[in-house]
Amino acid sequence: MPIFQSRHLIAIGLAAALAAATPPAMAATDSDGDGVPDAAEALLGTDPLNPDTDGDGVNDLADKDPTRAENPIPQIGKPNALTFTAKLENNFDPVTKKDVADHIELAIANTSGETLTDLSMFYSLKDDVTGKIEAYYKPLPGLTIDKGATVDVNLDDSGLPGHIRDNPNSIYHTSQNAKTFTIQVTAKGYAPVQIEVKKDKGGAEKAD
Ligand SMILES: [Ca+2]
Ligand SMILES: [Ca+2]
Ligand SMILES: [Ca+2]
Repeated sequence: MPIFQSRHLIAIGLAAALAAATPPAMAATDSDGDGVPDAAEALLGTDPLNPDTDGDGVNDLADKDPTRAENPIPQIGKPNALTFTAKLENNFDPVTKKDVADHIELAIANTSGETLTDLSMFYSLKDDVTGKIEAYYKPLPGLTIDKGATVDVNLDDSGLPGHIRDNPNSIYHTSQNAKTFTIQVTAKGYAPVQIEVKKDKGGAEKAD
């Protein structure tokens, strides 16, 4: 082999090795600073804009199961604080009177006889086909429900008041299979209230 050609091939080999060692800019982006690049968050099923996707206090990089939190809500307390219902699909915006993308939406009614504060929710969802389970703890900071009042809590990424960020890489959004949700809501000093809700198969972001 002529010397020139040999050097050229070595140069090509070096360039290829350098390219492999230098990831593209996007792969290195870590928007939430949890040590997991955005591209890897999508593969892991975690939230690229939340360093602790499941809310269990362990960040996504260190968390052995970053989309499956243990339930931290004490299962004791005074009864009869609240009732609630959950809607998971075919959501509707009462202000614009238009359909909006499917998301988790709760209507929480205060039946306690006093103002409720320090509310939080814990929910798990199970893919009815694959059996995969995710579970999330979501404090509801700033939420106060007056005696006898009902408030809506929406889990989405709109950033509006009363809206809590949801994991865009959750199986709620990425799997078309039917799912079963178990949802608990509690207020400070009260026992949690739990419901189970089914979501029909179909895309979370399409009419179904
Ligand atoms: Ca990250
Ligand atoms: Ca993250
Ligand atoms: Ca976590």
